[in-house]
Amino acid sequence: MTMTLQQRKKHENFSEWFEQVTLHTMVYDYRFPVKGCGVWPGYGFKLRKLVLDIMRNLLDESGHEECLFPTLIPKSLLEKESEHVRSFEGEVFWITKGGFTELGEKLALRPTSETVIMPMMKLWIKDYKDLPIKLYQVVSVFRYETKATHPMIRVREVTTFKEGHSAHATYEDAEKHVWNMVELYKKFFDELCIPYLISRRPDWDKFAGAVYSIAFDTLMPDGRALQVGTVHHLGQNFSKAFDVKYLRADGSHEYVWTTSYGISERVIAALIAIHGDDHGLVLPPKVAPIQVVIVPIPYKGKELEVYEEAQRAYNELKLAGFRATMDDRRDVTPGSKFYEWELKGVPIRIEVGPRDVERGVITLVRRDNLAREEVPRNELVASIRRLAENITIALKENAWNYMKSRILRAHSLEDASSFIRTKKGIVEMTWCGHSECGLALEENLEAKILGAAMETIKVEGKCINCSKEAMKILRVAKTY
Ligand code: 5CA
Ligand code: ZN
Repeated sequence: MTMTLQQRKKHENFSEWFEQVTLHTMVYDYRFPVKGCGVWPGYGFKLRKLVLDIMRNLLDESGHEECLFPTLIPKSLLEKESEHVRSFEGEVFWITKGGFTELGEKLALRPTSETVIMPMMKLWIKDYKDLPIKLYQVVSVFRYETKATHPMIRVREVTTFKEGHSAHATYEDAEKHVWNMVELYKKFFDELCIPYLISRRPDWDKFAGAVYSIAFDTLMPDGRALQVGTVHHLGQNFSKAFDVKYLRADGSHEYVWTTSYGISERVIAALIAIHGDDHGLVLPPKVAPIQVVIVPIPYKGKELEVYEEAQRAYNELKLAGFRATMDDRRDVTPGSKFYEWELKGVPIRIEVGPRDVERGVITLVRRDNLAREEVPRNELVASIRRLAENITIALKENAWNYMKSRILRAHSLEDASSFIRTKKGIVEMTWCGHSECGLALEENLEAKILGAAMETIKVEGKCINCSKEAMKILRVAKTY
């Protein structure tokens, strides 16, 4: 496939930029003829795997077990929890036939898996010694999304759905777990250098069947907020609906308390959108499928020295555990190679020329700011390690600064309204905490409430809508 990419400016036309860059780098191909279904070609699949590896490590370390549950949900199970089914009803894909046979009971393609996991928990949980249970799976879920679909961001087959589920003996244990998972997600997003806001979703917009929902939102380059993760306290809503009880030490029976928490390929969309630039992808070293590319720059008569030195550098990096690639194609110019690897977001490029070989140095070029530096040849591995660390720090700092620069603390509805209308970003304002005021604000500002800030932010002043004493910092933005 040719790597030519028409110049697309990330900040001028973000959707166009995103589709073009992901397509031309073979990260994601959204041309499959079913709406809301995308393809992960090899390079994208590797990136996706490296991102998921971080998540899997975090979950495994925190006592979770990875599991795999069926995709098909009988209608009767999906309908057991009334709130849940009411909210998902309009988004379910149904299977009504198997071959020529009309099914006795319709089967849903899972839109998420509470109603699949609860019947199994009922079989697995006997007494308090079986608790807590912490498990997760990474699967496809299917949602007949009626809002505008977008590659990776709002798809109908969500292919990278990591859903965690837990069951506990008490409300407090479940709550503690919710906060542990919030902390775990913070670590996950920090590793990806993705900035986030943590908000408690308003009651009218929490996950269907939850007692409350905590959401992670980030800001996309077009000024819209993107929910990249959620953690829900489900109380006993599902355990009562599915009759999942445990025997307590005192001989009495009690329904278990459950939680669930999920992320999807939206995280990868955010990673690409936030760090990328007009030259293409910019990937944090931790998840870059290729961390270092070596480009020999041979001159007539000096070819052998250059290729040999490049090969030695490659071997050293491989031995040190880096994902390195040697680009010694003879029929492609160094300039074209630079362009291609920049597009692909490779964090570090090594150039080896005859003068470098003579002088015992090696040239490093970092992708994030395209700065070059010369390092002593015998300090190659240490230099790459240091540079990778510096790139990570810079990506994280820049991303956080950018997001912060596009959060407005509004003191009047007019300010809030104009900021949102001109797609500048997220507005924070003081709020009394009442639903009526929240709903009025959503309507007034023609935007969505992300929720109340969970970070410790001092609340002072009056509700921006009703002028009563403010209790919370409310966040509002245009969203995906
Ligand atoms: N069962 C719970 C926890 S796993 C659940 O389904 N929560 S959710 O509905 O909030 O989904 C979890 C996350 O998946 C969301 O925060 C969002 O980041 C992502 N997500 C949801 N729908 C889509 C979609 N259509 N396309 C891409 N990502 C999605
Ligand atoms: Zn109010």
